[in-house]
Amino acid sequence: MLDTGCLRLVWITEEESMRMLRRLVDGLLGVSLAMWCLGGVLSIGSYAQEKKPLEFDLPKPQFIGTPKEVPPGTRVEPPSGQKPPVLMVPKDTVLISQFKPVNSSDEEPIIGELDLVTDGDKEAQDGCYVELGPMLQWVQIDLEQTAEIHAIVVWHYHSEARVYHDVVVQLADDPDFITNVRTVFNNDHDNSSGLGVGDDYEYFETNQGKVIDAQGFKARYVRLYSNGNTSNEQNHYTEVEVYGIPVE
Ligand SMILES: [Ca+2]
Ligand SMILES: [Ca+2]
Repeated sequence: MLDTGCLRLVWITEEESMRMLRRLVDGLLGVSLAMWCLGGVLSIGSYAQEKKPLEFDLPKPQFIGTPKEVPPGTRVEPPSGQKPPVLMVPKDTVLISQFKPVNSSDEEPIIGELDLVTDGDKEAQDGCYVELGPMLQWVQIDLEQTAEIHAIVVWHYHSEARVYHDVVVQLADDPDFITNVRTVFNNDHDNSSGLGVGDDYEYFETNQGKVIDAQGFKARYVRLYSNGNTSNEQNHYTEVEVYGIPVE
């Protein structure tokens, strides 16, 4: 090395230059290998997390839009003017509730039978819904095996844009809802039904149903509460769909 004061010159031998080149190539190879491994890890991760939009058939609409006026005494979500966001679920998610047994706090419904809740018919006509008595009532679906539950879609009664009160949806490991009860939706903001205060908004019934994110909780039983509606004191169910992945 020659230091000329203003210019620093470095002589290297051919052997040293080859060594430096080899180190450079080794370094690049190392980086490439690391990137390749990282890519592999990321792609394995994204496979595990691979998701799809929740898709389901809609019944025929009975009216267009929802009322501009919020019914007195309700806490309906302010209209956003947008379509509700699509819920993303794991790609293996399927409908797991169809034709599964249903029981209820009202074992003798006023109109219809409890099996209408999971029979796959979501149309609004008479004969397609079950009517339960007044006050707080529930229906409960036994999935007949534990499943990772990702979505619940409920149609109470969509012939008109009514609002059901105190809609609470819970999951549990046992039919008596004692073990491992988890609440995935609750719009009883004043706890009038005694199941706890809920932050979710009330909503107008439409043919779109109400999509509830069940967050992948594992459970066998799904219970849905309501406490009358803005048109009458009764409780109705046209269809409930539970989407998830059965656990082996
Ligand atoms: Ca039905
Ligand atoms: Ca309430």
